Amino acid sequence: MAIEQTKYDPSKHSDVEKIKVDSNYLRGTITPSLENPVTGALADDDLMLIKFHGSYQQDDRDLRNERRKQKLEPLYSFMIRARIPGGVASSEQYIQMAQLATQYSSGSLRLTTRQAYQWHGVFKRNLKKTIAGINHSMLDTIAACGDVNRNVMSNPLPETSQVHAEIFDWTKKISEHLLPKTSAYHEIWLDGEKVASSQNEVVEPIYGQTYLPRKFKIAIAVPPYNDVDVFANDLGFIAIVEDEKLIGFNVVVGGGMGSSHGDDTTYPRVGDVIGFCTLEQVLAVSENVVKVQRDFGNREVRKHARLKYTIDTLTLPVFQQKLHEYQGFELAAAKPYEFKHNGDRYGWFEDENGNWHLTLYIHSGRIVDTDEKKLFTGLLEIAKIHDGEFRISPNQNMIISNIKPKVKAKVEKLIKEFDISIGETETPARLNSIACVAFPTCSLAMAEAERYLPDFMDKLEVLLEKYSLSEQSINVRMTGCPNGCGRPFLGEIGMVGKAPGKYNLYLGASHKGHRLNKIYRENINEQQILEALEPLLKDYSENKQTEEYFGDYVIRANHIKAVTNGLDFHA
Ligand code: SRM
Ligand code: SF4
Repeated sequence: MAIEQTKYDPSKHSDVEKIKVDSNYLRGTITPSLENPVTGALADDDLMLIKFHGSYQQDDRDLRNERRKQKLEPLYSFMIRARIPGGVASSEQYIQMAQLATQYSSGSLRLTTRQAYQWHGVFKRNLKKTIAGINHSMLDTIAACGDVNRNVMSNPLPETSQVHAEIFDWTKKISEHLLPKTSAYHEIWLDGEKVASSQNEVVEPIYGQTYLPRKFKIAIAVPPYNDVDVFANDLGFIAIVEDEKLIGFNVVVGGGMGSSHGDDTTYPRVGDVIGFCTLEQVLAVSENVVKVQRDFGNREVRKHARLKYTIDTLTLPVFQQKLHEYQGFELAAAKPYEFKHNGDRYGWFEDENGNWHLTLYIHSGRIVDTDEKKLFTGLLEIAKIHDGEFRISPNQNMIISNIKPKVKAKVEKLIKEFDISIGETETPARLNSIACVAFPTCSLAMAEAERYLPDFMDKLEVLLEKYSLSEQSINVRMTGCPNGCGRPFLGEIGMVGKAPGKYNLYLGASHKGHRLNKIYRENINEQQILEALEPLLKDYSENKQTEEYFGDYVIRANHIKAVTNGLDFHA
């Protein structure tokens, strides 16, 4: 069901819009809020503003009831997210980030589904020190969250350093181009000089005073790999390479995953390919898609404010017309491209320069030491002897990149010593699984994800083995709620939390990331999920065609209808 055309009258703008206007370009009262010793929390309006600076206030949900009983305020702490375009950091930067995790957070680093690092459990008194520490390592947290363009993603491309360098360059350029320009970040976190802006000065030439109606996400994909899930982004670029030269990008608009249970006016949507732009046009296209969204996005109802709804409200042809007007040129016709899959490729790769790249499997992106495995320590030891890079994959894994041949044996030794997975012993289904953070830190979680996925996979693997599917690559994506942080609506098996221990089960997405799945069973527990999957896996094993993926099979066998358009997701 399409949402109705609305006028977005400023007098009807949501409270968040007013907070932005009143914030003096994202300053609000963050500084006095940080200095208030009476509470571990920030003032209400600052909770919204702090997101633009790369942080969320959270509380430990495992302890919430106990603290309530004891009449204590919730155990507030902060999640901090660094903006790392393309997920690339040097070894030195990695070491500094790990040190900050030990010093100020819960001692783990979290690799996100958008190639960023997160620290959880940072107390208010340590927030400024941690953000300043991140800046000290020449990284930052500006616009990692908030109603602006977020971390720009791109393929880590372990086997082709030259193409990676070129794509990475564009990733950084787009990210820089769309950064907020207010000096609030430097003033608040880095004790930068207060800049008095005159009334006529344009502080935010792209965003203006109210920034965007909602978050905005960009990814660059290099076919045949769609590991960035380009169609899940507000704006996507698909690299077009001719005669081994990058000539430009196909432009994709209007992707997104978020939805709310029981509200059919919200839905996930895969982006539409609307044309081709040359390299010279990339920044103009990025800026103007953002500007059209800035001016036409819904500022009254936040749950209808993403670009996907702007496009469905305006209609795609009208959106394209506006984009052409804004940017002053028309896009050329889209060029042919083909994706093979949206997963990661594990293990060792030698690039054209003779350097090595090693993709590790990191369960749900959590880098932590446990009694069984010292992953946090092991990666730190590798960083100490490796002078290349650490690249985060869009599927929450880590790639140790540009390992010099003379260091390779030492890295191999550490990998064995710390029992770090390079994807040799896990099933393809486990290697293609994603879980979002969910409990205990995410305030929106309705069910477990990261902490439950390994148990669920153990049980699913029993079924896969029973039906000789252990070697079959199937994407499994689990999230604690329908916001879709693990891109569950692009999972061949998607599980979306409804209540503790209960999930909606979705089936029928494509293995290449270009088709959404659809609800198959609602609000069911583990046993019911496995019971629902078993006959389908049996059927698949017995009747699948050569190289036919599970997501395609369930559609061909009429177990579920294909969703070709976000508006059909609930139909
Ligand atoms: Fe997300 C909100 C975690 C990727 C859609 N997301 C949140 C918050 C901040 C909860 C909150 O608002 O209080 C979560 C913090 C949990 C925690 O404790 O860390 C959270 N999102 C994450 C991460 C860490 C999940 C992960 O396991 O890696 C990912 C961080 C990415 C990054 O580095 O920027 C993350 N979130 C995504 C993705 C995937 C993507 O972008 O490719 C999506 C779906 C794509 C999309 O945006 O449509 C996603 N997150 C959301 C939404 C729904 C937005 C919507 O349009 O409705 C919310 C809720 C919101 O914004 O109100 C949300
Ligand atoms: Fe939290 Fe929901 Fe995102 Fe999972 S999908 S991290 S539960 S907001």
